[in-house]
Amino acid sequence: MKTNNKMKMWRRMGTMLCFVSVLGLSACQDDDELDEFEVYDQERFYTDYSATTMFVDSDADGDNYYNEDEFNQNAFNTWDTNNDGMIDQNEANMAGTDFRVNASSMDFNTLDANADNNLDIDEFSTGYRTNNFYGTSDANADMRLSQRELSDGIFTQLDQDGNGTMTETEYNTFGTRYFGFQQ
Ligand SMILES: [Ca+2]
Ligand SMILES: [Ca+2]
Ligand SMILES: [Ca+2]
Ligand SMILES: [Ca+2]
Repeated sequence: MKTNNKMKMWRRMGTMLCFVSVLGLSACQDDDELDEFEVYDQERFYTDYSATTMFVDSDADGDNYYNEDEFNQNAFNTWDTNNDGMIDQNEANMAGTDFRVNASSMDFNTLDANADNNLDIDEFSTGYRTNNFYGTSDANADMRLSQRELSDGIFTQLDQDGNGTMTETEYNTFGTRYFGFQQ
């Protein structure tokens, strides 16, 4: 009788432990999935970036790759955060810092050839191309950029400390400011 009760008790405890561990396990799995998704790395950036139309928008010849002119147009559109078709000094200062552009290459007054206090695509490209982001983004060196190469290149520019990830704050700030990512 006593033994029987003990066995029942142990069995019940075993069931409880199992239940707890199942809960614990499922909670752990959820956490893992959550953590994985909340790593703000270039994989995540590519997922979010390729969900926008930004690549297609500047692919003027529709061949699914960027030549350097299309690349510069894409950067221009990205920097033009108020979408008025020009880059003003505030936009240039902010994006120049965020995208870690060589400051001397983007000296606003030097680039603003017609002195209208805005950079058009030609004025912008003159400075921007000297940073050779096009060349450094072309990972397979075939002289054209796929959307993946572009996305990885942009991420590398924005990754301020170069450790391969952004903080959540950085990611959300840049995502909202330049790419219209939904939070
Ligand atoms: Ca193209
Ligand atoms: Ca603008
Ligand atoms: Ca100008
Ligand atoms: Ca390439």
